[in-house]
Amino acid sequence: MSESPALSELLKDAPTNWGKWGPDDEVGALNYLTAEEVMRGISSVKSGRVFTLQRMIGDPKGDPVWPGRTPAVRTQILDESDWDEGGKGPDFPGGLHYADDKIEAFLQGSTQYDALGHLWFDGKIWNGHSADTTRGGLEKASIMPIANRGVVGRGILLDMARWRGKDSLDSAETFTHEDLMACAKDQGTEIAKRDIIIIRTNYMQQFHTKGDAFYENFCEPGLVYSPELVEWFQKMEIPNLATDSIANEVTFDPNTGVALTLHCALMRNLGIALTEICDLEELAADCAEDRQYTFMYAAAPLKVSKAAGTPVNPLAIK
Ligand code: UVW
Repeated sequence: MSESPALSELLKDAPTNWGKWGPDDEVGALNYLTAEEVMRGISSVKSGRVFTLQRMIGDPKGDPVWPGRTPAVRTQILDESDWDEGGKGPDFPGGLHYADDKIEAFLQGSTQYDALGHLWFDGKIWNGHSADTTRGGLEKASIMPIANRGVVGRGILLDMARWRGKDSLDSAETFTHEDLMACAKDQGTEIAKRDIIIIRTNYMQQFHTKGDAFYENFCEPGLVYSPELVEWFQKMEIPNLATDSIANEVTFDPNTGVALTLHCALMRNLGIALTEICDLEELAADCAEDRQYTFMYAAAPLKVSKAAGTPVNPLAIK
């Protein structure tokens, strides 16, 4: 493959939503989730069954993370042993004992929301703010405005793995917005304007089966950039894209070699919120059974000052 183009060249004619919601906006396409959209999400609830979409932090089988990050480490600080002879447990009146623990974790090392200022090219983050605003912590477009706002709307599951007749998509396998529409149709539904799109690849199954080899020639499957795909996301006013992969798109674009093009085209440029590393297995099995692929989606990423992203346990309510 010849040398990869710069993102500024590749996306020079790509649409942006910069300025659309004012110069100070920090939540981007989540603005599409008006009260009306919240009600549309609520009206898609049929039985009241709740699915939690977070992967467990500290899974004994391991936590998949973007290369260069490390899984969370949970440390026990206090337990009953601290009240054994010579232990360090505090001596409270009444004899109270308690367990305490802490984690050291990448804020994006599990199911998580990206802040809109999480990544950039050409020295500019979402809404045209200078990348200098990220020094020492995000002054603009951190996770805080998204965490303060919360995310509620109608979600639609697109089970790409089942649609392709596979347990899990393969490394570097791609699909397009046309595939998403075809998958929706075969599931007996249709992607509506302002839907929160949730895509299942079940690629993390390979994290468990391949062991260390999972990170060799790392290239996740996922959506692949094209100008038409970006136009479609823009025209459909998609507020939020969630997947069960680590980075929501094919890692290296097979046509250009560029890494994470859609993070730039969809998140940095259009302000679409990204939710990553979801666990969609129970939800997908249920949807395959009852054929109800739309539901209320609700998520509240953790509030961490200046953070580039934070953990979340999204809910799908059918
Ligand atoms: C990177 O940070 C590079 O990716 P992600 O958005 O998947 O965390």
